[in-house]
Amino acid sequence: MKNLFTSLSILFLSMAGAQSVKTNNPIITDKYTGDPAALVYKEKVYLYAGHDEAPNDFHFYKMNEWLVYSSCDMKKWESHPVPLKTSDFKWAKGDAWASQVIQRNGKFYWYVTVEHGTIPGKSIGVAVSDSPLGPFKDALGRALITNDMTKFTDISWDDIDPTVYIDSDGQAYLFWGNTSCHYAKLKENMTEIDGEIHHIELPNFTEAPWIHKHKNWYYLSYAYEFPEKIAYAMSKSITGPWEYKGILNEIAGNSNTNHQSIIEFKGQWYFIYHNGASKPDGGSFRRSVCIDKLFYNKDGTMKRIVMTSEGIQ
Ligand code: FUB
Repeated sequence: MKNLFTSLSILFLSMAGAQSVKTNNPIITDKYTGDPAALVYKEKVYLYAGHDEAPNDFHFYKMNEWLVYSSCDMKKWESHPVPLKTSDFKWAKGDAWASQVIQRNGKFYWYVTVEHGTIPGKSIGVAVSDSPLGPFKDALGRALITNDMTKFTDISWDDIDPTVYIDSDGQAYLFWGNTSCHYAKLKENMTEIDGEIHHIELPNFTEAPWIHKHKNWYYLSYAYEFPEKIAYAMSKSITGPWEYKGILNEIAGNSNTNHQSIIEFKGQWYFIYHNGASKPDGGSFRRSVCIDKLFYNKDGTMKRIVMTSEGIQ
């Protein structure tokens, strides 16, 4: 009897201990959010995401606006007024799909996926602002990329998921794609393509390319297969050749997409992604942004991400 009492006490104590660990993932809980893209600027992280507005009985994306949150420590996130909507692009007809913001010469450029109003298919637009929090306005009054500009696949949704990287020599590159991964140079003004559009061959490329650099390696991570894992390739040059390195993250709980953003902030690398784990109604079209730490091996390859409920403590 005494032994049973002792075992029960230990069980209760360990349960109490387990409950005291704070669950920081998902980090955004005021709204459903997907397709995170983070920007580090002046000691803060700005997190941009699409607003998943689908009701529980709706089995596709319903997305009309993008959201922005900011943090000084990756743990506490402040929400801000809605900075950009699909209706801000007069030539578009909806679908606030994946996007990324980048800073150049004091201006913030937001590359977004939207459904084009007159050219069939998805397209990429650019909005601009003087502040990372907006307000953002359409920089061009037309799309930067439309479906008829790329011929590597016949599908109408291959021109999605833009990611932009400015190399150390100042040359900016736009990568994007679904099924086929595309890239092109951007002119200094960040609103015009410079030269031809290229295709990159990557194993089981689905979508969501993201470029980052660590030491002297470039990394091209992307959504792999469907339901999506995240895989990556490495190169010594942003224009390739890219060498496939394997899976970085497994399928994210309760979501068929995973969509990563990788940043370094105050000396720590972070893997930002979405899953469908928000209770009670999370799922593939009601996603939530999460963050876990990312680590490198000595040879520059990345260690497999460990997705946690605890997140950043
Ligand atoms: O959010 C809509 C689409 O789902 C994105 O553009 C893809 O990356 C996937 O996450």
